[in-house]
Amino acid sequence: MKVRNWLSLCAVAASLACAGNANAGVVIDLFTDPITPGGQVVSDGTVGGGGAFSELDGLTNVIGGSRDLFVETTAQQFGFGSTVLSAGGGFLSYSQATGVTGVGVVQWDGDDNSAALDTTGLGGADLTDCNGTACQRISASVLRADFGFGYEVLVADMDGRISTLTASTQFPVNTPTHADYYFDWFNLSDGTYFLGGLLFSIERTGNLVGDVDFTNIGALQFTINVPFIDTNGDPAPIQADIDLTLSAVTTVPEPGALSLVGAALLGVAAARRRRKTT
Ligand SMILES: [Ca+2]
Ligand SMILES: [Ca+2]
Ligand SMILES: [Ca+2]
Repeated sequence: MKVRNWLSLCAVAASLACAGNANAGVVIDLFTDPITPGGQVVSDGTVGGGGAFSELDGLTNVIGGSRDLFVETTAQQFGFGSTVLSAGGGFLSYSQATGVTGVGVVQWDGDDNSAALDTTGLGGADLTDCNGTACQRISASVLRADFGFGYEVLVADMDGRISTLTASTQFPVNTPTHADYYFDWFNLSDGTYFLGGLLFSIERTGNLVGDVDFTNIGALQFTINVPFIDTNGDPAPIQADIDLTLSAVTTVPEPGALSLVGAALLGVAAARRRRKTT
């Protein structure tokens, strides 16, 4: 209970952090293509036999103009039910039916027409260009998320450097909030960290020499429902019955002064709470 209360404060901090961001950054995906909610959808209702894949090309508010969706159902407690991932109308939605466990993957890797990741498919996108201000993080607008399931954010640059951040939804999100992933985090040594209110781990693969070049990105991938480290530091498996809705993924500059004040105030509140409960 302690941990959950404290993490709900982090959720408030995250939403305040987004309040100061007037500068538009680089659009990764606004999920406004296609116009219809759920206009691009993949669904897998069988365990085994592979998953379901869809790629749409020629999209406007999507980095590289292409979006890949993939889902696979990995277990069904009651012998039926599907894993569904859809995009369109301004939303990305992922859901597993009751008792169903699965995995969902969104790839921004250009027109490769494959569920495999083409790590050079974007051809060198610059994620740092925020109209003259340097963008420093990826920001996802989260409309809704369940407790405790793991996800991965993978970035690959054109020189073969790959970094994967693994985190989990540690609190239910019932009102729109933002999740931020600083570019710097992807260049930390392999390990587990607690920064910016987020518990996450980093794993570097591919070319290990030098930092991931966010001015020269080859592919981005978001994987929903992976094993993760929970708030007690214990390994947790993939989860059943989960739901997630995002409304936009962009890059943004540093938080404004207002949001820093908000974060500092919340830091004090969190410290007070910690003292009270010890
Ligand atoms: Ca299947
Ligand atoms: Ca693709
Ligand atoms: Ca692909």
